[in-house]
Amino acid sequence: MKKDISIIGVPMDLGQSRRGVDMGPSAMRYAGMIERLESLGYNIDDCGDIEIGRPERDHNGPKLKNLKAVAEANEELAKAIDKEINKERFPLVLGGDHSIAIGTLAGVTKPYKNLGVIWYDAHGDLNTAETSPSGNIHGMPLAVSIGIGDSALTNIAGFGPKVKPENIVIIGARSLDKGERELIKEKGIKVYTMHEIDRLGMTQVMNEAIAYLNERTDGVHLSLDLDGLDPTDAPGVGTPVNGGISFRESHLAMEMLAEAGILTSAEFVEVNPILDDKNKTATVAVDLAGSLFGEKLL
Ligand code: NNH
Ligand code: MN
Ligand code: MN
Ligand code: MN
Repeated sequence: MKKDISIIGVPMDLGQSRRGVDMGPSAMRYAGMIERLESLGYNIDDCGDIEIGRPERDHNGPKLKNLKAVAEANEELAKAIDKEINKERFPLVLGGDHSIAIGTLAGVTKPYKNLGVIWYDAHGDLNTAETSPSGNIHGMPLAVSIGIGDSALTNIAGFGPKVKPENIVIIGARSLDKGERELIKEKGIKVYTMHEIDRLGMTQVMNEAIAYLNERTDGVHLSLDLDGLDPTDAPGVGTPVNGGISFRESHLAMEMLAEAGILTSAEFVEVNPILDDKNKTATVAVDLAGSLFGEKLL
């Protein structure tokens, strides 16, 4: 993995309906993200936060809430990522709700034309305005990235689709909407639900996922939604779902990714300090980042 990391905060909460997730970047910085990665020998450049416009009024109705402000922030994020990649630095994005993955992937796929994506999440994030139960854009970024959705989102950075469906691996799914299930089948997206994690164990899941992405992609992005973890380990999220991945399993998954050395970018999203228990979830994110960047006991 590259020795230079650029941290980009995205204090976005407009992609969903529970305020507070905009404080996620501060919470992860406060929990020691930068110091932790520096202690592992990385050169860290904290680029600060992307500016998020407040929606004057949401004219888009209930189907794609705050579309304009979400699209604008993601255009900015894509540019910021592009800039850091051109400096040969590893982009580490701190969210913010998961709608920011739209901008991250737009930035990352400029150089990586065959990018692989690990989507670590309780949810599929494969909704469209038509299939979404909520109208929240944070439930749509993966669909957008394979080119399905409003063109203000699918065409961010001026091109699309960003990612091939067969280059995606979803890990930890346990809450999929009907339209998402249909899209997964139609597009042949690889999914390890909690059932497979229980059955196979995290070791086999990660070995398979890494081998699968290794043979078909030119880089891999980790999009880690903290709600992929069980709410007992990561309570500070807006849409918790019981029966999730444990902290230990997640720690192992990150270590296996570090060993494989396949990652070219990463993001930690959906940390909501207002719903958290003494910054526990942000601290978990920092611990997982430590493992992801190669921390070892001995
Ligand atoms: N699937 C639901 C929706 O689209 C919930 C999405 N919530 C998330 N996704 N946190 O990761 O509204
Ligand atoms: Mn998500
Ligand atoms: Mn989720
Ligand atoms: Mn360990």
